Amino acid sequence: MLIFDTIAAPATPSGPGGIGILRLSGPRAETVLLGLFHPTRPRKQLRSHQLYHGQVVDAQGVVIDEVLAVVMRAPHSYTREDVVEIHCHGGNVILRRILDQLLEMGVRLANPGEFTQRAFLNGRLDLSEAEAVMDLIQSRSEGSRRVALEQMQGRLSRAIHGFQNTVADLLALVETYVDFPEEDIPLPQIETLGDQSRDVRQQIELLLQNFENGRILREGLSVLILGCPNVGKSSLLNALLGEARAIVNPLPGTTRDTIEEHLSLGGIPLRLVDTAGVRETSDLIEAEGVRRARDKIAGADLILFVVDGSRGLTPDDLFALELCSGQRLLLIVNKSDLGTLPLVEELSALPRVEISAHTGEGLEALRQAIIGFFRAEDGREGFDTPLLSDRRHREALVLARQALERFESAVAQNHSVEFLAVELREALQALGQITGETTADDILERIFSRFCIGK
Ligand SMILES: Nc1nc2c(ncn2[C@@H]2O[C@H](COP(=O)(O)OP(=O)(O)OP(=O)(O)O)[C@@H](O)[C@H]2O)c(=O)[nH]1
Ligand SMILES: [Mg+2]
Repeated sequence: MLIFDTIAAPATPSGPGGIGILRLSGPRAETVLLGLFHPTRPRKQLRSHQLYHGQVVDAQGVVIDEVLAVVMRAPHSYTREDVVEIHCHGGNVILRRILDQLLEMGVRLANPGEFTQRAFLNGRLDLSEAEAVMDLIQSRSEGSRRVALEQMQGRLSRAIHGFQNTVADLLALVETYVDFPEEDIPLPQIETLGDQSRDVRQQIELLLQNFENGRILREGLSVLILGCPNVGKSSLLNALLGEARAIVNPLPGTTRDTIEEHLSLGGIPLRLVDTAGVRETSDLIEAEGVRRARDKIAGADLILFVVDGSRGLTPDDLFALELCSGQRLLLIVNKSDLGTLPLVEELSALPRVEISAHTGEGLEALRQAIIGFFRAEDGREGFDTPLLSDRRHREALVLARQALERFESAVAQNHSVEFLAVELREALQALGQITGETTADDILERIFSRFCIGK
């Protein structure tokens, strides 16, 4: 086990609350606790994993707060080091005072994610599991919570470890022949090498196929509300959110900037973006809004293309539609309460929902259509594969797949065993980036710095 210094940080958010928790980890954690914590019933030793009532006092012995404290001795703790938690009252001043006291006793303030980083370095979590901790904390919907929890509990890691084991076995076999070049690999065995690699590669393929859904659950489905001015885009945003978030006005050109809000639909996280109505304009601010709207088009998973059904199509609508070519569109025919004119041919091929942002008519059908859009891609039901959700993991798997492909064709072409070994090592290197064995230090730094303090 690695030896570190002792760190401390608040584990609860700042601001008033029922309880505030300070957490310590490291070899001096317990000694430091005993230096400022006076249990209500004095005792020589604290038992591990037991909560004790008492008082925290400052250097002069003056009571700072009444608290509960617990020691979790290594290795049965989050970091696998000695961990201490002090549960005080959740006020900023109290937490600050106790933390200052800890720092005075030679404890260092933890960096963001440092507790989890230690759990990783001490082998309690692998990298993908550690990353999932933060995803879990940040999850905004039932779906993202589920994916993060699965990953934190090692579902993805187990799959990757399985791949690593097979590839490592292949490599060991191939290396035998690198070491003893006079022995040719018997032909049947060569063929099974390729088969085993193909088997792993197909499982990797399955993971990659499900990436889009995993990504959407993790990052949210990016839904852009687009159309020309005054068709009711902001009204639609407000109706979906159930609150008057964006300004709605009969004057065209009301929305100037993009407005982004989060929403959970049937467990699927949505990033909903209202935009300025797209049209040619001489107003500089409005033109900037239009530019921002257009910039968002390429990155959207789904565009809700809004038209005013009561007015019929205008050249402006068609101009806006043109900008969305190649994107996934759902046509929203709004203002159904005012009646709907028949639509022109250009639009008849698009999936469509008629709504009234005013009366709420059709909104439920719209919600279902958005959920359906996600589900249509969700081929996961009945699959045993874990869900891949992180771009970094996907990149690593793509590299592993490519290396295995090269390995298989090298096997087929009877390349030298040295050559085969190189490809297998590359595959292992790529897989190890997911679990953290081969991840570069700067990437590790970056991953943990995204964490919050105290986790
Ligand atoms: N009758 C009726 N009026 C609507 C409906 N939806 C929006 N409106 C009206 O249409 C006008 C424009 O609505 P907004 O939501 O501001 O339209 P927008 O597309 O965001 O407009 P810009 O921001 O200017 O591009 C307002 O007067 C709304 O009250 C609807 O379903 N029915
Ligand atoms: Mg608007």
